[in-house]
Amino acid sequence: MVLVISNWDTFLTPYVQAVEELKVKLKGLREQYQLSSKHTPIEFVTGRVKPVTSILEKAQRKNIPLDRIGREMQDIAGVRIVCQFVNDIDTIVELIRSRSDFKVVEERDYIKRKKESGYRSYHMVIEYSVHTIDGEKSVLVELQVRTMAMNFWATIEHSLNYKYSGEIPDEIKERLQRAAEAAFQLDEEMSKIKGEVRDAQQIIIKNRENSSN
Ligand code: 0O2
Repeated sequence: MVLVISNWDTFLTPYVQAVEELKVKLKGLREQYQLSSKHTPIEFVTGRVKPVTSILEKAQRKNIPLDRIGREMQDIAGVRIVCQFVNDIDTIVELIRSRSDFKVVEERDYIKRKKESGYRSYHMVIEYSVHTIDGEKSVLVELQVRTMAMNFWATIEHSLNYKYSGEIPDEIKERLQRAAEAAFQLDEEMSKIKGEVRDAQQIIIKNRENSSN
């Protein structure tokens, strides 16, 4: 099968649906945590389907024939779960592993082993089924689980990579390495005072509830 541009919308429809369904499910978890007295391990959830130009660029870079991108390109659909604290990531990873509505097929821990760029995040690739008018269709979705500090760094680095077409000047690369270290330190320090932060959050929630009664 050779995909031509006019087929892209049809090809991508199940990916769009998977991203939308997963966002609803994960936001639902966040709301359940908020209604309970437990700490909410999910700060926010975002999702996107890779633009066609990026799919084509990655397929070329990784030498993936277009008729195999559904099986070999794992991040056509991507959902990002952003947490406050590093150990919230473990909670999310366990939650995802325990679900029966999808199957985890691969995990990549760029937190234990950060990338050379300084990138840290926990990646899980899941196989997710959507119901289409032509029956059930299974697609791969990449879940990226990271803290706000990791997300801040990755967002900035991603924009710079875009600006410099992947050839970031050495001086800026060094600054990014230092920024990655600072983000790591920020996560460490916040983890040490998370009890205090959580107490503060509980007080804010209670005050809000009292003033709305
Ligand atoms: P976008 O805009 O998010 O779609 P590769 O593409 O070769 O780096 P691979 O092996 O297919 O990666 O999968 P991997 O390592 O899980 O990475 C895929 C995605 O993770 C990337 O997608 C980024 O979102 C994120 N990522 C990985 N490495 C880095 C990094 O060094 N810096 C930043 N900022 N993000 C990273 P895309 O397609 O690059 O981008």
